[in-house]
Amino acid sequence: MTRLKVEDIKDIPGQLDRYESELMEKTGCTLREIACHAVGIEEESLFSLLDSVKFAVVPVESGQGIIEGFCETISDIVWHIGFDVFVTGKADVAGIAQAVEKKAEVVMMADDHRFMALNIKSGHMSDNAKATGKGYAAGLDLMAGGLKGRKVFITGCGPVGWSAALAVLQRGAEVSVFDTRHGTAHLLAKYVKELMNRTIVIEESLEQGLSNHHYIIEATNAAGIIDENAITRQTHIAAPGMPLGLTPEALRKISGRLLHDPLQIGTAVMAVEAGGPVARGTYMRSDG
Ligand code: 2YH
Repeated sequence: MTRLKVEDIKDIPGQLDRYESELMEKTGCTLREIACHAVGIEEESLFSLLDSVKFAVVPVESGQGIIEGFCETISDIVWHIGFDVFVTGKADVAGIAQAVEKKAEVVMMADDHRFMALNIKSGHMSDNAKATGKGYAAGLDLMAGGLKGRKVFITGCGPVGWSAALAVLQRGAEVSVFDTRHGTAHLLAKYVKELMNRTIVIEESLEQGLSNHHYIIEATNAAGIIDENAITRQTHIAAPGMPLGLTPEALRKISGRLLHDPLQIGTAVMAVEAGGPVARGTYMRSDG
């Protein structure tokens, strides 16, 4: 798993509005709408909660320690979604205590391996890897005008790719995967067969998968594995992987048909999952 670096995130807070405009051009939706689409709720069901659910972001010193600006960036994204949020002055256990004392309902924190949003009233936990997979599947669905019946290729069957695979299957897509760790791809295929009675194709190579698909979710942590030869006018890529898996030439060629960010979509989905009506057990579909 890639540990984020200061350079990865330092520009996010100042550029959230610009990022959102780009998202709207690519998907027709705001960051919050994409997150709601990922979670499967109507945006309206969130409105009454935005004023009442408070989030705390707690710095965590364990492992390689605090990443300068990480908690503040998370806080800015949660604020952008519309929730009340603060970063605790203290780290670790003292920070969690502060979050509780200040009546936060959702506590967000990350170490080197996990990043979670925990609703401490309901016990609902949103995991960043799962949320990111769902978020990018939702983003690709919007870019594609619906994934139902479409063929989607997923590179990387780690926690993000795994979650993305389940999410696109639920959206009615046909899924193919590739992972250099063949065993992981087979485990995912077995899980999907047992859980959903669906079959996913395991591609023999990255190149083969890329050449057979227009819709791709790039969920590895390898840089530059997709070059310009894989990009056609129909290629759409949702790329949660860090660093970006496209070469600079591929990036130029794909132009606006790429979704990629270090934190925004995953964090937005976490906020909507942990602070929204599903975590609170109050979600009612507007269509009855
Ligand atoms: O960057 C990370 C890990 N790769 C987990 C992300 C899950 N996709 N963690 C951030 C560590 C933050 C640090 N402990 C802090 O500043 O609190």
